[in-house]
Amino acid sequence: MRRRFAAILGLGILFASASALGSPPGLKPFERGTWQSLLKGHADRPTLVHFWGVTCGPCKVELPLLGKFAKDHPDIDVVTVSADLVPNLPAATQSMLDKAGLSSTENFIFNDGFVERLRFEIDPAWQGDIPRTMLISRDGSITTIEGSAEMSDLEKWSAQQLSKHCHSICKGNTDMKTRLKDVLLAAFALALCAAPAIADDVKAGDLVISQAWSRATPGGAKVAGGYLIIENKGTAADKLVGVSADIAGKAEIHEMAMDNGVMKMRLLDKGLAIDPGKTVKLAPGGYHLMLQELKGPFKQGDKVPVTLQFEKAGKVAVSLDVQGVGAQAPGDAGHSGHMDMKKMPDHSGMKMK
Ligand SMILES: [Cu+2]
Repeated sequence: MRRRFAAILGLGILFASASALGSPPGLKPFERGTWQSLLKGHADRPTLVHFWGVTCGPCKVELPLLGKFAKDHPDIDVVTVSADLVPNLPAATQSMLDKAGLSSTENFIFNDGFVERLRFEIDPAWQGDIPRTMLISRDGSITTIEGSAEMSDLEKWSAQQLSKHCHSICKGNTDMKTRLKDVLLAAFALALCAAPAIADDVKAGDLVISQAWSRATPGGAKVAGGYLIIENKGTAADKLVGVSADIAGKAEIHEMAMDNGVMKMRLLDKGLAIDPGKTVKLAPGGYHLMLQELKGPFKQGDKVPVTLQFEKAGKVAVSLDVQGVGAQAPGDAGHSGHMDMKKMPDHSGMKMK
């Protein structure tokens, strides 16, 4: 607590002296908790957060364009985060920011021995690819752009932010605005608190499959994870060897695991063993079904039929109960944090490396 206070005080002094001297605030360390304070610090302001790194080729091209965008759009808060996975290089980072005309924006650099932790705080589905741009609207909704952003898309988004702002502010009807916000929040909370459906157990031979679920796919995402629990009540081993779904052009069994200090996703091409007497859980951050080339969006409350293929138990039909975008578990409607749920990033970044 004292450390945080000192940090805030330090930042305050830094800002005060920076604005007094007209010099850039410099690179700030992006640490555990920074993401939440960043969201709070920019609440009610349209904010563009750009993740990049000095070792990333496309970033070199994009950074100066972003510098121009920041200059042209004083109404948008532009924040950069140097997010290289290898040890970050402050001097090189600052020099590139300066050259790109981004000296005076709010600039961070990853500062944690375990950068995955930082990534996970920002978006559990982010594999660490840069560049990555997150557009945060006034209402806290986030649009994620994987890879280099098209400047025309940024312009479009920024124009939307302005017109929305004008719609509620220019009429001078702030009461109405507040009331509407309350109504929307209440509706949102209600939607979250509605008892979420949990899939019935499915029995196939010695296997019991339960709690099959997925997440709503935001913003035209073409991939979704599938999660479930498989219990082997028998005395012989079985193996999950395949998965298919009408809604997905392609479906695979994946594993997320640490590899040399980096969280990676890999295809389990030999299948996933379900040993006798054991329970295997497919859950975010570990084993999962990967549904790709989706033909339509997953909406909260949907039931998505998928077919599991086991070596011994054969084909087993289950349906994934679609939870909210930010759910971490089936029935996890985010009761602990309605506001946070709104700010959960989308998962369009879920893709195979
Ligand atoms: Cu995957």
